[in-house]
Amino acid sequence: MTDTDAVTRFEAGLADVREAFGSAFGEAADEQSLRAANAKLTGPEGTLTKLMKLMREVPGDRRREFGQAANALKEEVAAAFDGALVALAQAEREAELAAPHIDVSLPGRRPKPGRLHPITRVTIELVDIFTALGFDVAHGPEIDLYEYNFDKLGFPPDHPATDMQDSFFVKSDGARSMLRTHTSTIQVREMLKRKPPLAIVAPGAVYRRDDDITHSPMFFQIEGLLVDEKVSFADLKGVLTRFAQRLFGPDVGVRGRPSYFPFVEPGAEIDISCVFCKPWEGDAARTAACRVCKGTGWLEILGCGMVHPVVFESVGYDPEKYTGFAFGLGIDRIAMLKYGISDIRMLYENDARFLEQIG
Ligand code: FA5
Repeated sequence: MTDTDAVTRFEAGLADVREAFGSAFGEAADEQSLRAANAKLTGPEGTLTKLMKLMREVPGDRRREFGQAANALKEEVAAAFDGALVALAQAEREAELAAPHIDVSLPGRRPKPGRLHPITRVTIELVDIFTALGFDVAHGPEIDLYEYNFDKLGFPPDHPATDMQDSFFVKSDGARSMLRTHTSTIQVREMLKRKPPLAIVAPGAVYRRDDDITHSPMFFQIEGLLVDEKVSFADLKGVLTRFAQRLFGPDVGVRGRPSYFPFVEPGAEIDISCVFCKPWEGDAARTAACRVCKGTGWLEILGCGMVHPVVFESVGYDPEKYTGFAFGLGIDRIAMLKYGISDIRMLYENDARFLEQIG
């Protein structure tokens, strides 16, 4: 091959590339074909690469001129390729934005069926047990009078006993109002409304200035009240034993310990046998190691007692004629025992991962 041939071929080659690259890049419909078009020019077997190799055959005095022309064209091609890449990406994004906003290739999201919160479920179960025993269901307001929360239940005015239930007060013009600290307000309201005999259970939210792993500032209680002639402590124990065994099973034992609440006399706290280490199965070592009952075999679940004559007087019942019992238990605590929950706050965090694990 002569030097003149090389010059002619070089010039023709440059002209071809110069003419072709713009439309080759412009016609590429996607990144893959754009890269293929670029490879035809600048790849190891590309036209431009071959031209560079041809440089060796170009006469010495023309090499510099041709070299500069070829390099300039190479830069032009590279810039055009980068520009085409950007334009393609932009067009793709614009098409995406203009397209309907549904990607049928994504896996579907199954709607999760809702279910009742553990506290609601336990409340329903408790109410069912007591209504089966003949109790009516009563409700009362969560903001109530100080008088119903404390005075009418025999708490002396501003007596230190009210400290047992550290309270939230509500600004009001006349009578002192507060967020009820227990459901015992509902006993007062029902007795003011109705004459004996009566048997009610009253579930609902209550509020105290408490906050730790077993105490929440808002929690749930269920109150029980039965008033008639000749009601005795034995009736109270009978009802609570039946209740505990329906809730936790027939083997569960019940015991009372003397305790003080201003509105009952005598008053007691009721314990049930620990439903975690099950002492009735006779494994003393398991009970000794039980962290829930701390080795005692018993769990405290509620406060109760015989209604104090002072309470009957405050609602206009004749304490000579009527006797009655009352009890109040924490629904959250029952839910924690039933489902093995160690931190009460988990009940209020609305974390679906936790709630899904229950039942
Ligand atoms: C009372 O509230 C009495 N009204 C119960 C009562 C009714 C006694 C009728 C006698 C006759 P006490 O303050 O102990 O009692 O609360 C009752 C239950 O509520 C406790 O056993 C506990 O289970 C639950 N409880 C109390 N404070 C909290 C709290 N901050 N968070 C969750 N549960 C609580």
